[in-house]
Amino acid sequence: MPLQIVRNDITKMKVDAIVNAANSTLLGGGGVDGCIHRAAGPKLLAECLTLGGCKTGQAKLTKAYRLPCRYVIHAVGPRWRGGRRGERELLASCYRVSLELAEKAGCETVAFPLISSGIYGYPKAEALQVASETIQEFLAGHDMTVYLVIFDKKAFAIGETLFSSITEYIDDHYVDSHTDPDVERRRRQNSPEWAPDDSEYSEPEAAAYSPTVAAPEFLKAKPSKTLDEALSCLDESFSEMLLRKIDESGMTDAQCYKKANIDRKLFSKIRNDRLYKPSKPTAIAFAIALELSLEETRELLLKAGFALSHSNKFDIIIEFFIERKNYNIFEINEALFAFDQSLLGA
Ligand code: AR6
Repeated sequence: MPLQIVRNDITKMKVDAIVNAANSTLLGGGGVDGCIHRAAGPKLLAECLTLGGCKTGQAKLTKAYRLPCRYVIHAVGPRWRGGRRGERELLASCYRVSLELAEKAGCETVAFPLISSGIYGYPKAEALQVASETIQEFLAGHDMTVYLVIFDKKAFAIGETLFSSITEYIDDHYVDSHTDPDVERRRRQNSPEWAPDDSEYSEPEAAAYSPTVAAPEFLKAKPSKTLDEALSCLDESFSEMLLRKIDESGMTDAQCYKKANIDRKLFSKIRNDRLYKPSKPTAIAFAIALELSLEETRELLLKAGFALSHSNKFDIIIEFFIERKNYNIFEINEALFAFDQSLLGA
Protein backbone atom coordinates (compact mmCIF):
# COMPACT_ATOMS: atom_id res chain seq x y z
CA MET A 1 0.00 0.00 0.00
CA PRO A 2 1.64 3.28 -1.03
CA LEU A 3 0.68 5.21 2.14
CA GLN A 4 0.35 3.35 5.40
CA ILE A 5 -0.29 4.72 8.85
CA VAL A 6 1.42 2.51 11.42
CA ARG A 7 2.07 2.65 15.12
CA ASN A 8 5.73 2.05 15.88
CA ASP A 9 9.02 3.49 17.06
CA ILE A 10 10.53 4.96 13.88
CA THR A 11 14.02 3.76 14.83
CA LYS A 12 12.75 0.19 14.41
CA MET A 13 11.45 0.67 10.85
CA LYS A 14 13.19 -1.49 8.25
CA VAL A 15 12.84 0.89 5.32
CA ASP A 16 15.25 2.59 2.91
CA ALA A 17 15.04 5.95 4.71
CA ILE A 18 13.55 7.34 7.89
CA VAL A 19 12.86 11.03 8.35
CA ASN A 20 13.95 12.86 11.46
CA ALA A 21 12.04 15.81 12.94
CA ALA A 22 15.17 17.88 13.51
CA ASN A 23 15.93 21.51 14.37
CA SER A 24 17.87 23.96 12.19
CA THR A 25 21.25 23.19 13.83
CA LEU A 26 20.87 19.50 12.87
CA LEU A 27 22.87 18.71 16.00
CA GLY A 28 20.26 16.61 17.79
CA GLY A 29 17.68 17.38 20.44
CA GLY A 30 14.79 15.74 22.27
CA GLY A 31 11.76 13.81 20.93
CA VAL A 32 12.22 11.63 17.88
CA ASP A 33 15.50 13.45 17.08
CA GLY A 34 16.99 12.23 20.37
CA CYS A 35 15.75 8.66 19.76
CA ILE A 36 17.26 8.60 16.25
CA HIS A 37 20.67 9.90 17.39
CA ARG A 38 20.77 7.44 20.28
CA ALA A 39 19.92 4.49 18.04
CA ALA A 40 22.26 5.54 15.19
CA GLY A 41 25.28 6.18 17.43
CA PRO A 42 27.83 9.05 17.54
CA LYS A 43 28.84 8.84 13.88
CA LEU A 44 25.50 10.35 12.92
CA LEU A 45 26.24 13.50 14.89
CA ALA A 46 29.72 13.63 13.35
CA GLU A 47 28.21 13.65 9.85
CA CYS A 48 25.54 16.20 10.87
CA LEU A 49 28.33 18.54 12.05
CA THR A 50 29.57 18.77 8.45
CA LEU A 51 26.21 19.86 7.04
CA GLY A 52 26.10 23.49 8.19
CA GLY A 53 22.53 23.36 9.55
CA CYS A 54 19.28 23.47 7.57
CA LYS A 55 16.47 26.00 7.04
CA THR A 56 12.94 25.46 8.27
CA GLY A 57 10.88 23.67 5.60
CA GLN A 58 14.03 22.05 4.12
CA ALA A 59 15.78 18.72 4.68
CA LYS A 60 19.22 17.08 4.35
CA LEU A 61 20.25 13.45 3.96
CA THR A 62 22.85 11.43 5.89
CA LYS A 63 23.78 7.80 6.29
CA ALA A 64 22.00 5.81 8.98
CA TYR A 65 24.88 4.08 10.78
CA ARG A 66 23.50 1.64 13.39
CA LEU A 67 19.87 2.08 12.36
CA PRO A 68 18.20 -0.70 10.33
CA CYS A 69 17.66 1.66 7.36
CA ARG A 70 20.04 3.12 4.74
CA TYR A 71 19.49 6.85 5.21
CA VAL A 72 18.21 9.42 7.65
CA ILE A 73 16.59 12.51 6.15
CA HIS A 74 16.71 15.37 8.64
CA ALA A 75 13.75 17.68 8.06
CA VAL A 76 13.21 20.90 9.98
CA GLY A 77 9.54 21.48 10.69
CA PRO A 78 8.04 24.84 11.74
CA ARG A 79 7.23 25.74 15.33
CA TRP A 80 3.47 26.26 15.77
CA ARG A 81 2.77 29.96 16.31
CA GLY A 82 -0.99 29.98 15.95
CA GLY A 83 -1.18 28.97 12.30
CA ARG A 84 -0.80 32.36 10.59
CA ARG A 85 2.96 32.37 10.10
CA GLY A 86 3.08 30.07 7.07
CA GLU A 87 3.32 26.95 9.26
CA ARG A 88 1.21 24.83 6.95
CA GLU A 89 3.28 25.58 3.84
CA LEU A 90 6.56 25.05 5.72
CA LEU A 91 5.35 21.72 7.08
CA ALA A 92 4.16 20.57 3.64
CA SER A 93 7.54 21.61 2.24
CA CYS A 94 9.32 19.32 4.76
CA TYR A 95 7.42 16.31 3.41
CA ARG A 96 7.89 17.29 -0.25
CA VAL A 97 11.62 18.00 0.03
CA SER A 98 12.23 14.83 2.05
CA LEU A 99 10.39 12.71 -0.52
CA GLU A 100 12.36 14.30 -3.35
CA LEU A 101 15.64 13.59 -1.54
CA ALA A 102 14.54 10.01 -0.91
CA GLU A 103 13.69 9.55 -4.56
CA LYS A 104 17.04 10.95 -5.72
CA ALA A 105 18.77 8.49 -3.38
CA GLY A 106 16.82 5.62 -4.99
CA CYS A 107 14.63 4.86 -1.94
CA GLU A 108 11.50 2.80 -2.45
CA THR A 109 10.30 2.87 1.17
CA VAL A 110 10.34 5.89 3.49
CA ALA A 111 9.02 6.37 7.03
CA PHE A 112 8.01 9.74 8.50
CA PRO A 113 7.18 10.71 12.07
CA LEU A 114 4.47 13.32 12.48
CA ILE A 115 6.85 16.27 12.03
CA SER A 116 6.34 19.32 14.28
CA SER A 117 3.55 17.65 16.26
CA GLY A 118 5.59 17.17 19.46
CA ILE A 119 7.93 19.76 20.96
CA TYR A 120 7.11 22.22 18.12
CA GLY A 121 3.44 22.14 19.12
CA TYR A 122 1.67 21.74 15.75
CA PRO A 123 -1.86 20.41 16.53
CA LYS A 124 -1.73 16.68 15.83
CA ALA A 125 -4.90 16.32 13.78
CA GLU A 126 -3.84 19.18 11.49
CA ALA A 127 -0.26 17.93 11.29
CA LEU A 128 -1.63 14.56 10.22
CA GLN A 129 -3.80 16.17 7.57
CA VAL A 130 -0.89 18.15 6.07
CA ALA A 131 1.26 15.01 6.12
CA SER A 132 -1.26 12.75 4.41
CA GLU A 133 -2.30 15.35 1.80
CA THR A 134 1.27 16.19 0.83
CA ILE A 135 2.35 12.55 0.68
CA GLN A 136 -0.75 11.71 -1.34
CA GLU A 137 0.04 14.47 -3.88
CA PHE A 138 3.59 13.16 -4.23
CA LEU A 139 2.45 9.55 -4.63
CA ALA A 140 0.11 10.50 -7.46
CA GLY A 141 3.24 10.91 -9.60
CA HIS A 142 5.68 8.45 -8.02
CA ASP A 143 5.87 4.76 -7.08
CA MET A 144 6.99 4.59 -3.48
CA THR A 145 5.75 3.15 -0.21
CA VAL A 146 5.49 5.76 2.53
CA TYR A 147 4.83 5.01 6.20
CA LEU A 148 3.47 7.60 8.54
CA VAL A 149 4.63 6.43 11.94
CA ILE A 150 2.40 7.41 14.83
CA PHE A 151 4.20 6.89 18.10
CA ASP A 152 1.74 7.89 20.73
CA LYS A 153 -1.75 6.58 20.05
CA LYS A 154 -3.27 8.44 23.00
CA ALA A 155 -2.09 11.75 21.66
CA PHE A 156 -3.41 10.92 18.20
CA ALA A 157 -6.93 11.93 17.39
CA ILE A 158 -8.88 12.55 14.22
CA GLY A 159 -10.98 15.72 14.39
CA GLU A 160 -13.21 15.69 17.48
CA THR A 161 -16.38 16.25 15.44
CA LEU A 162 -15.62 13.47 12.99
CA PHE A 163 -14.71 11.14 15.84
CA SER A 164 -17.97 11.76 17.67
CA SER A 165 -20.13 11.48 14.52
CA ILE A 166 -18.52 8.12 13.71
CA THR A 167 -18.93 6.93 17.30
CA GLU A 168 -22.58 7.94 17.21
CA TYR A 169 -23.10 6.22 13.85
CA ILE A 170 -21.47 3.02 15.14
CA ASP A 171 -23.61 3.10 18.28
CA ASP A 172 -26.81 3.63 16.31
CA HIS A 173 -26.09 0.81 13.91
CA TYR A 174 -25.00 -1.66 16.55
CA VAL A 175 -28.18 -0.82 18.45
CA ASP A 176 -30.26 -1.28 15.28
CA SER A 177 -28.99 -4.72 14.55
CA HIS A 178 -29.17 -5.89 18.13
CA THR A 179 -32.41 -4.46 19.46
CA ASP A 180 -34.65 -3.71 16.48
CA PRO A 181 -38.00 -5.32 17.45
CA ASP A 182 -38.79 -6.07 13.79
CA VAL A 183 -35.55 -7.97 13.42
CA GLU A 184 -36.34 -9.95 16.55
CA ARG A 185 -39.90 -10.63 15.40
CA ARG A 186 -38.67 -11.93 12.03
CA ARG A 187 -36.02 -14.09 13.67
CA ARG A 188 -38.58 -15.68 15.97
CA GLN A 189 -40.99 -16.11 13.12
CA ASN A 190 -38.36 -18.16 11.25
CA SER A 191 -37.99 -20.55 14.14
CA PRO A 192 -40.11 -23.72 13.71
CA GLU A 193 -41.86 -23.35 17.10
CA TRP A 194 -43.18 -19.95 16.20
CA ALA A 195 -46.15 -19.39 13.90
CA PRO A 196 -47.62 -15.95 13.17
CA ASP A 197 -50.95 -15.24 14.80
CA ASP A 198 -53.09 -13.83 11.98
CA SER A 199 -54.95 -11.58 14.35
CA GLU A 200 -51.69 -9.83 15.15
CA TYR A 201 -51.18 -8.50 11.62
CA SER A 202 -53.18 -6.92 8.83
CA GLU A 203 -53.33 -9.12 5.72
CA PRO A 204 -50.44 -7.67 3.71
CA GLU A 205 -48.31 -7.65 6.81
CA ALA A 206 -49.13 -11.28 7.58
CA ALA A 207 -48.26 -12.17 3.98
CA ALA A 208 -44.96 -10.37 4.31
CA TYR A 209 -44.10 -12.47 7.34
CA SER A 210 -45.32 -15.70 5.80
CA PRO A 211 -42.85 -18.50 6.46
CA THR A 212 -43.05 -19.56 2.79
CA VAL A 213 -39.89 -17.98 1.48
CA ALA A 214 -39.41 -17.81 -2.27
CA ALA A 215 -36.42 -19.79 -3.50
CA PRO A 216 -33.53 -17.64 -4.70
CA GLU A 217 -33.15 -17.40 -8.52
CA PHE A 218 -30.07 -19.62 -8.72
CA LEU A 219 -31.96 -22.44 -6.99
CA LYS A 220 -34.75 -22.22 -9.54
CA ALA A 221 -32.34 -22.82 -12.43
CA LYS A 222 -32.09 -26.33 -13.81
CA PRO A 223 -29.34 -28.19 -11.93
CA SER A 224 -26.19 -28.75 -13.99
CA LYS A 225 -25.54 -32.33 -15.05
CA THR A 226 -21.79 -32.20 -14.59
CA LEU A 227 -19.32 -30.16 -12.61
CA ASP A 228 -17.81 -28.87 -15.89
CA GLU A 229 -21.23 -27.67 -16.98
CA ALA A 230 -21.75 -25.90 -13.62
CA LEU A 231 -18.33 -24.23 -13.84
CA SER A 232 -19.00 -23.04 -17.38
CA CYS A 233 -21.77 -20.80 -15.97
CA LEU A 234 -19.34 -18.62 -13.99
CA ASP A 235 -20.63 -15.13 -13.49
CA GLU A 236 -18.67 -11.89 -14.08
CA SER A 237 -15.65 -12.07 -11.72
CA PHE A 238 -14.32 -9.41 -9.32
CA SER A 239 -11.50 -8.56 -11.71
CA GLU A 240 -13.85 -8.30 -14.71
CA MET A 241 -16.32 -6.14 -12.83
CA LEU A 242 -13.53 -3.90 -11.54
CA LEU A 243 -12.06 -3.36 -15.02
CA ARG A 244 -15.51 -2.67 -16.44
CA LYS A 245 -16.25 -0.11 -13.71
CA ILE A 246 -12.89 1.59 -14.32
CA ASP A 247 -13.72 1.90 -18.04
CA GLU A 248 -17.19 3.22 -17.24
CA SER A 249 -15.74 5.80 -14.83
CA GLY A 250 -13.47 7.28 -17.51
CA MET A 251 -10.44 6.89 -15.20
CA THR A 252 -7.21 5.30 -16.40
CA ASP A 253 -6.07 2.14 -14.58
CA ALA A 254 -3.24 4.11 -12.93
CA GLN A 255 -5.57 6.87 -11.75
CA CYS A 256 -7.80 4.26 -10.19
CA TYR A 257 -5.20 2.17 -8.36
CA LYS A 258 -3.43 5.29 -7.09
CA LYS A 259 -6.69 6.70 -5.80
CA ALA A 260 -7.33 3.32 -4.17
CA ASN A 261 -3.91 3.47 -2.45
CA ILE A 262 -3.00 0.16 -4.14
CA ASP A 263 0.43 -0.46 -5.62
CA ARG A 264 0.99 -1.11 -9.31
CA LYS A 265 2.20 -4.71 -8.82
CA LEU A 266 -0.94 -5.77 -6.99
CA PHE A 267 -3.13 -4.06 -9.56
CA SER A 268 -1.46 -5.90 -12.43
CA LYS A 269 -1.94 -9.22 -10.61
CA ILE A 270 -5.66 -8.44 -10.35
CA ARG A 271 -5.83 -7.33 -13.98
CA ASN A 272 -4.05 -10.43 -15.28
CA ASP A 273 -5.97 -13.01 -13.28
CA ARG A 274 -9.68 -12.97 -13.93
CA LEU A 275 -10.31 -15.12 -10.86
CA TYR A 276 -8.07 -13.13 -8.50
CA LYS A 277 -9.45 -13.03 -4.97
CA PRO A 278 -8.59 -9.74 -3.27
CA SER A 279 -8.69 -9.10 0.48
CA LYS A 280 -11.73 -7.24 1.75
CA PRO A 281 -9.84 -3.96 2.42
CA THR A 282 -8.46 -4.10 -1.15
CA ALA A 283 -11.91 -4.66 -2.65
CA ILE A 284 -13.33 -1.78 -0.61
CA ALA A 285 -10.43 0.47 -1.57
CA PHE A 286 -11.43 0.06 -5.22
CA ALA A 287 -15.08 0.77 -4.43
CA ILE A 288 -13.97 3.99 -2.74
CA ALA A 289 -11.68 4.97 -5.64
CA LEU A 290 -14.54 4.39 -8.08
CA GLU A 291 -16.90 6.36 -5.83
CA LEU A 292 -19.47 3.56 -5.92
CA SER A 293 -22.78 3.86 -4.11
CA LEU A 294 -23.48 1.58 -1.17
CA GLU A 295 -25.44 -0.79 -3.38
CA GLU A 296 -22.71 -0.96 -6.04
CA THR A 297 -20.09 -1.43 -3.30
CA ARG A 298 -22.03 -4.41 -1.99
CA GLU A 299 -22.24 -5.84 -5.51
CA LEU A 300 -18.47 -5.49 -6.07
CA LEU A 301 -17.71 -7.01 -2.66
CA LEU A 302 -19.97 -9.94 -3.34
CA LYS A 303 -17.89 -10.75 -6.43
CA ALA A 304 -14.97 -11.28 -4.06
CA GLY A 305 -17.10 -13.23 -1.57
CA PHE A 306 -17.55 -10.41 0.99
CA ALA A 307 -20.43 -8.45 2.47
CA LEU A 308 -20.91 -5.33 4.58
CA SER A 309 -22.52 -6.09 7.90
CA HIS A 310 -23.65 -4.13 10.92
CA SER A 311 -21.91 -6.55 13.22
CA ASN A 312 -18.50 -5.06 12.80
CA LYS A 313 -17.08 -1.59 13.22
CA PHE A 314 -14.94 -1.70 10.09
CA ASP A 315 -18.01 -2.18 7.87
CA ILE A 316 -20.02 0.47 9.68
CA ILE A 317 -17.24 3.03 9.30
CA ILE A 318 -17.04 2.29 5.56
CA GLU A 319 -20.81 2.73 5.27
CA PHE A 320 -20.59 6.01 7.21
CA PHE A 321 -18.21 7.48 4.64
CA ILE A 322 -19.97 6.10 1.55
CA GLU A 323 -23.33 7.41 2.74
CA ARG A 324 -21.78 10.86 3.08
CA LYS A 325 -20.14 10.51 -0.34
CA ASN A 326 -16.77 11.11 1.26
CA TYR A 327 -14.44 9.07 -0.91
CA ASN A 328 -11.14 10.37 0.44
CA ILE A 329 -9.31 7.13 1.20
CA PHE A 330 -6.78 8.84 3.44
CA GLU A 331 -9.47 10.39 5.61
CA ILE A 332 -11.19 7.02 5.79
CA ASN A 333 -7.91 5.37 6.79
CA GLU A 334 -7.32 7.98 9.49
CA ALA A 335 -10.75 7.18 10.91
CA LEU A 336 -10.17 3.42 10.67
CA PHE A 337 -6.83 3.89 12.41
CA ALA A 338 -8.44 5.93 15.18
CA PHE A 339 -10.91 3.08 15.78
CA ASP A 340 -8.18 0.40 15.65
CA GLN A 341 -9.43 -1.18 12.43
CA SER A 342 -7.49 -2.51 9.41
CA LEU A 343 -6.74 0.13 6.83
CA LEU A 344 -7.87 0.21 3.21
CA GLY A 345 -5.50 -0.66 0.41
CA ALA A 346 -3.28 -3.61 -0.26
N1 AR6 B 1 9.12 7.18 16.72
C1 AR6 B 1 8.11 7.79 16.06
N2 AR6 B 1 7.59 8.96 16.45
C2 AR6 B 1 8.09 9.53 17.56
C3 AR6 B 1 9.15 8.96 18.32
C4 AR6 B 1 9.66 7.73 17.84
N3 AR6 B 1 10.66 7.08 18.46
N4 AR6 B 1 9.41 9.78 19.37
C5 AR6 B 1 8.55 10.81 19.30
N5 AR6 B 1 7.76 10.67 18.21
P1 AR6 B 1 9.09 15.75 18.18
P2 AR6 B 1 8.90 18.23 16.61
C6 AR6 B 1 6.68 11.53 17.71
O1 AR6 B 1 8.94 16.51 19.44
O2 AR6 B 1 7.58 18.52 17.18
C7 AR6 B 1 13.56 18.03 18.92
O3 AR6 B 1 14.21 18.50 20.08
C8 AR6 B 1 6.04 12.45 18.70
O4 AR6 B 1 5.01 11.76 19.42
O5 AR6 B 1 10.12 14.70 18.14
O6 AR6 B 1 9.07 18.35 15.12
C9 AR6 B 1 14.23 18.58 17.66
O7 AR6 B 1 15.64 18.68 17.80
C10 AR6 B 1 5.48 13.52 17.78
O8 AR6 B 1 4.18 13.14 17.31
O9 AR6 B 1 9.46 16.76 16.96
C11 AR6 B 1 13.59 19.91 17.52
O10 AR6 B 1 14.20 20.85 18.35
C12 AR6 B 1 6.42 13.53 16.58
O11 AR6 B 1 7.25 12.38 16.73
C13 AR6 B 1 12.17 19.67 17.99
O12 AR6 B 1 12.25 18.56 18.90
C14 AR6 B 1 7.31 14.74 16.50
O13 AR6 B 1 7.67 15.17 17.80
C15 AR6 B 1 11.27 19.28 16.84
O14 AR6 B 1 9.95 19.17 17.33
